[in-house]
Amino acid sequence: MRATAVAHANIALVKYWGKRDDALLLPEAGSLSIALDRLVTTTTVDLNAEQDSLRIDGRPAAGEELRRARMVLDAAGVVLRARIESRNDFPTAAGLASSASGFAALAVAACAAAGQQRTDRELSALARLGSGSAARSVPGGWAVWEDDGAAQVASPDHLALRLVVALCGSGRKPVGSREGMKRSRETSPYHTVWIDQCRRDLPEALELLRARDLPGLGALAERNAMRMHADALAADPPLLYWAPATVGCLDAVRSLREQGTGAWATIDAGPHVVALCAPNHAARVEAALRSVPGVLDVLVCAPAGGARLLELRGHNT
Ligand code: 2P0
Repeated sequence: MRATAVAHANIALVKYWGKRDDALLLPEAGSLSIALDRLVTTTTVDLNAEQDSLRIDGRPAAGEELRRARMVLDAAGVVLRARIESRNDFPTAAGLASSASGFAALAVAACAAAGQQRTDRELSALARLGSGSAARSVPGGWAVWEDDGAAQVASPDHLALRLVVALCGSGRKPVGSREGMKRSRETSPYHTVWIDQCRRDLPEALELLRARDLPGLGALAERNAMRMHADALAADPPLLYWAPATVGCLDAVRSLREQGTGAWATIDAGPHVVALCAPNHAARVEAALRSVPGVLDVLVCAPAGGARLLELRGHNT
């Protein structure tokens, strides 16, 4: 059987930065994210293959990426060899995180191709084995991940929101998230304080989300991101993910606020800045970020739903 699934990338407002189990990819603290409508991965799994293979955007991927994909298939009990084709439908291919959407789409497509009926929670736990943040892209919307799998805690339309993504660099980051979070946990003197902070931030963020308090939630997300980067900067050797344009965007977001436009910034383990704002402020925030020197492109996203199956068919149908 062959199946195709799609999933959206997500951005965390309370970040996952530290594992309590490196092999099982279990987080030290819970995280909260929202899925992004314009960052989509489409993955086809064909179980009529001689050997496992993986292509991402047409490029053959072996090594680590294929090994992780096989781990997800093995955990799902899919013993047949798989031909996997994955396409990132990102308007610019400038190093936006695709592992979350990629492994979420893979888990959904692989289980469907194998004829399995699984709950979202099970699919989320399977996606997690490829990449921790992928657990949150399976349920989509506002998703919380604390244990094996993530769950949606509010629908995409719960809060009127735009996520303005400023691309502040291209190419692969020098130290990936997996290595970066391990190094932070092992060497940063701030790490336990950071994790304690996340344990306080998550319930507070959920309360602000329930109350649809965008200024409160935005401010919490910005503080949480700064503290994650403080933890990373305090690692040995230090982890500096920012580019000059990253700092420019942080300045631009702050000055928007000073002029009365509600916008708050968050940054993952890379140079890009994601600004949260109300839909009626999105054009203003987009223009401000576009004018920052070094910003390559800006993408305005809305909240999106979870991973879903697009097509399922047998070989002779
Ligand atoms: C997050 N990030 O919560 C955090 C914030 C990056 C910074 O989840 O080792 O690629 O595969 O579980 O999921 C990126 O980490 O790492 C990430 P692994 P993953 O979105």
